[in-house]
Amino acid sequence: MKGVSSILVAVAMLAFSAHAEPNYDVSNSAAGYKINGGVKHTKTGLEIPLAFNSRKSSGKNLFGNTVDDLVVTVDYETADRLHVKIADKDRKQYTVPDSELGLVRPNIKHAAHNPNYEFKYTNRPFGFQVIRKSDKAKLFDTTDFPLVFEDQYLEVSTALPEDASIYGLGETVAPFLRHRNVTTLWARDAATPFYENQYGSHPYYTEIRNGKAHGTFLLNSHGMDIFLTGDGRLTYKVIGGVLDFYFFVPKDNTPNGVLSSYTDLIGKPFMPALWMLGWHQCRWGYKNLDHVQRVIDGYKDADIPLETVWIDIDYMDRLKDFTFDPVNFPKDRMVALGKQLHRNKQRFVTMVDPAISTNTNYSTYTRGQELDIFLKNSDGSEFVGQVWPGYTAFPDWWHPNVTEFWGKEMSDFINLLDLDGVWIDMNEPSSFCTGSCGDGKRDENPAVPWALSDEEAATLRKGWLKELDARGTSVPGDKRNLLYPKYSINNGAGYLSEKTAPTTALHHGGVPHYDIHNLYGHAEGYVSREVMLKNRPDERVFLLTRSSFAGSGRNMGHWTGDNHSLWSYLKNSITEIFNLNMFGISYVGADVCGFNGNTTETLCTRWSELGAFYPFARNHNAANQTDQEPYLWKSTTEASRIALAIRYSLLPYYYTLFEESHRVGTGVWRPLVFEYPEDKYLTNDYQVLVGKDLLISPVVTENATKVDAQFPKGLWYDWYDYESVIHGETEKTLDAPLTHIPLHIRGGAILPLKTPKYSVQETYETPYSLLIALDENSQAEGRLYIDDGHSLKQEATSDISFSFKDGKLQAKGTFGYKAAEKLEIIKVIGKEFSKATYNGHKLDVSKKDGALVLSDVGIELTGAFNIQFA
Ligand code: MIG
Repeated sequence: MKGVSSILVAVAMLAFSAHAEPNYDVSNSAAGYKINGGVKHTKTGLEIPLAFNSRKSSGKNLFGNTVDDLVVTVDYETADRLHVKIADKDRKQYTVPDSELGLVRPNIKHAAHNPNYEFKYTNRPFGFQVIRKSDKAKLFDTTDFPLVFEDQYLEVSTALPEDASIYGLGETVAPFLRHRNVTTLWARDAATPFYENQYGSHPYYTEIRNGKAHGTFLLNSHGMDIFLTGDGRLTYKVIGGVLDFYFFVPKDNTPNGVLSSYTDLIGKPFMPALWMLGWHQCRWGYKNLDHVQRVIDGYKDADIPLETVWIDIDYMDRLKDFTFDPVNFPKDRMVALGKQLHRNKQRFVTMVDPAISTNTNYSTYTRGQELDIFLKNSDGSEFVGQVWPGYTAFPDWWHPNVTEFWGKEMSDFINLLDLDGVWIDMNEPSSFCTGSCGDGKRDENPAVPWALSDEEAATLRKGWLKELDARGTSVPGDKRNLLYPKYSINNGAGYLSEKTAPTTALHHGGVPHYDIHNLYGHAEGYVSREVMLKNRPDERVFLLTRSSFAGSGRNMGHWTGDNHSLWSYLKNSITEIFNLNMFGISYVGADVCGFNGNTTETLCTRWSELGAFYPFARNHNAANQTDQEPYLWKSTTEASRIALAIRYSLLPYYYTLFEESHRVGTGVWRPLVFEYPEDKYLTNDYQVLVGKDLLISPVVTENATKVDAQFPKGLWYDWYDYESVIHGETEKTLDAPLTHIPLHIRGGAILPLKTPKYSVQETYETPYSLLIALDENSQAEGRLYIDDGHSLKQEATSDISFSFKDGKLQAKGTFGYKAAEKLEIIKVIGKEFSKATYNGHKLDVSKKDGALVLSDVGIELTGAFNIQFA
């Protein structure tokens, strides 16, 4: 078993050097499994009984107890989705709940007819292959790597082409193309160190091979390492549960097709309300409500649009949820602020943390105790951790009373302030001790560990570890070593219980935190959304979460957490947004201008002009960092005004894209390679396609005023100056002075636009315009989706498709949305025309800034129409 010790060594080394080249071996010494009895054909596929291959000691009990009998269930679920589940015959291993607190699995009755894939298997040892029918590519192939299935260690590898192009596997900060590193999934509050595990867990990847894409998802909530060795394989090492794989093989082989298929399973991203697409301002460390008011005024005076004002934990009384600091953020003034914002067509969001202060005079806590909804230690006592309000208890989102508890606390609060959204943070869950801070602790002002001297901190930690050990490594009725499983994943924090709840803490039904840790924030989000919907049954409610799991995007948006005011984080925000879009969370953004550290004028300017195009666009800053509102610097003010005017004019385009994302699952931000899956775009992780029609080429390095950009086939028109046209299949160096972000429109696109105003509502009150950018054949297409912008269920919507061909603009589709929506301006770029007729009438045609302009068309968008150009 030479493999084993070298793995341990490599893992230990990696924990301390994130950039180290992995130097590890996969345990090929495992004996694997053999087929044990008859393979059964079922209505949906196959059932294959397996037994451990060898009764000898070799390969047995590598890092846990070998499970001798397994069942492989193969379901040909749909033509593009294959389900392969390898589970213990006795069903003792924990599985992700088949509910909204985990993942609701589809109910499949019959095997798909003529699927795009084949499933093959081998015996002695058992292995399987997923083969794409169209080109016989082996997309997943375990046959060279014996399976390991133990209670606390599951290992499976697939052969891959050398240096395969893999995207996804997160949440982690890394280059977009994943290459030679280890991804660890274990939800963790960490300020975004490169290559380490952090807030969310998404065991999903898309691979692009020879221009064709497919996807692989391992539905498992346990801690795991995913090794991408660059030597022709990918290996999962998982510390519990079962191997529940889904493979996505769409007929069209496109990355977008894969995403659509993946989100068919995990759920489509939620549909945001229009206002959510406006610009948001936040910071941790606003001193009081006067400070907040100065910021609101600062925006107004600088004429930079501000849609939503966010208040962080600062508003709370000693940082306790649902309370108000009586001096700096008094309740009546908070209520008044909400009213003021709404009067001014602005919005209001505050933070709520999961951890509840254990102060017995705090009614939220005592009510939680009465309903018995807090997470328990293994002996049944209340688990006490430490977060901002001092010592805290943690709601157990799986407890049947939790909706009653959270429902009351949260409903009272959102209704009091008339909040437009709630921001849920610290839900990995984050706690400052290693496991329990000690039974029954109630202090609201204990020292925070990082404020102590090294020596004091070490003493404190020793105490926690001692307490952790004293409670035992396992829980009643479960022999597993939950504190220190033998296979130690590469958790950047160290032990599994570091800075979070102990893995021996118990959830409802005696489920140890060990099994469910990665689902905590995901579950909080579901419960919170239910509460909000109960209060606003007709509205698209808004939640922003830090921790997430596969499927969280159905209920929530996400920000990428505590980044840094550094150029490398500006650049990497792009990769992260690509990743999260791939994970089914299309409403996502990074803290604009950077969270930790002091920003600079140029960084904040570059960040604001890119951030203006984030799907979720918010400036956010940490406490004790210099102010970074955009109006504080001249260049940032100018860049923000320009970029936000563009974003607001593009709102109909963004909104239509979000609707597509919600219905189909495709991303709002896309890497070039997802639209053009060709080798030359595989590594481009800084140019951004918004949908497929708008290409952003941002400057992400200091002092640069030029940017090298790739342009795929076709024509690309400069957004600012329609006359500069780039003929694609080329690379260009673009000018990008400080307040300018290069932006190109794809020839062949028709973009629906509005006239930008201060708020989203005012912008939407202006008539529509169309920007028609013709391709080489003088053709173009586009789409516009219209509804009331905020209701969960829409009575009548409009879904209009535009096409331009042979000089004729045609609009058709459904025109259900009743309110008057006018199309006033049409611009055509790419070809000269001198006349336009609509309904037999001539329309006024003029030429302006390189475009042909119809400025007064006055068409009500209530039915199909044509305009003929000549
Ligand atoms: O440990 O609420 O990621 O956005 O400003 C810090 C204060 C707690 C972490 C969040 C950040 C937020 C901060 N929170």
